[in-house]
Amino acid sequence: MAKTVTKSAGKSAAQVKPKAAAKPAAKAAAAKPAAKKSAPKTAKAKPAKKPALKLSMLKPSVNNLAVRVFARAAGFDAAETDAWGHTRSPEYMARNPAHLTPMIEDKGLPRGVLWESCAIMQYLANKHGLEKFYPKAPAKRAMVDSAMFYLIGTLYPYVARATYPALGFPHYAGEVGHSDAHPDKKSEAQKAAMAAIAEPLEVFHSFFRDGKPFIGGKHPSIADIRLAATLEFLAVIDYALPKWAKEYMAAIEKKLGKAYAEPAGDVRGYIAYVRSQAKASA
Ligand SMILES: N[C@@H](CCC(=O)N[C@@H](CS)C(=O)NCC(=O)O)C(=O)O
Repeated sequence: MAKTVTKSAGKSAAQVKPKAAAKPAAKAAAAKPAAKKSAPKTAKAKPAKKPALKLSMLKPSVNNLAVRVFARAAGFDAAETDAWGHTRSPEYMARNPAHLTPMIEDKGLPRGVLWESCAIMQYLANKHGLEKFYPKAPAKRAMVDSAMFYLIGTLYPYVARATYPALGFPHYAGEVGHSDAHPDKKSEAQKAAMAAIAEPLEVFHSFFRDGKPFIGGKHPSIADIRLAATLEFLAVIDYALPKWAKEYMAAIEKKLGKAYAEPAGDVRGYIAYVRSQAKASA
């Protein structure tokens, strides 16, 4: 798993010392080792340099969790900056007027930064040839893209409406939860969103997985990482996940190991915290 350093919120992402881009670990690992007889006995194999990544993130967020898991699983040398309380600062907004995390900084990008979790994973996989996570063949790639767009456009808004009130996250403007509507109306909207989750969730299972362990086949793709991360939030409302979904999440965690478990611990820790707070005030 890649080494990941998390910097405190005090230091802006712009201040993090950049590291030279290098061959991705995933690619390097796939490279054939030199033939035994041509290698001098004393020569030691040079460890493959991991590609550097500068990531601004928020620990309790599943949008961020997806990129944090991917960065670890794909072997990046990621420098994470905790952007808690900084996303609307003039410095952050000057680079990212959408004030969103996750955000990566990369000199190769026209504006130097990129946000949107799926776009970040697509870009990094493209740039470093990480086909294991994002297949190159157009038809296979289209399925991964379709699953991610479907998640962002359909499933995630329901998950957000259903869980954000319990997570204590601000609601998007225009949502009933953001308005001064009667609490009963807000609760109705939350319940309706919770009920709406089942249908798109089943689509991931029956259509996108289609009998395979993962949307990506035998190995989790970036769409699988995005989906498993999203489902983490449902624990805060005791959502009864179907059996397949529980097994699917466990399989992703098993396959990716610490790369998944370590950043997922931040989201799970936050959920445990808000739940203990809710219990204490009940
Ligand atoms: N669709 C986006 C959502 C990103 C998003 O909503 N980020 C939130 C955290 S979950 C954020 O950074 N909010 C900070 C702010 O708006 O100031 C993605 O997948 O990256």
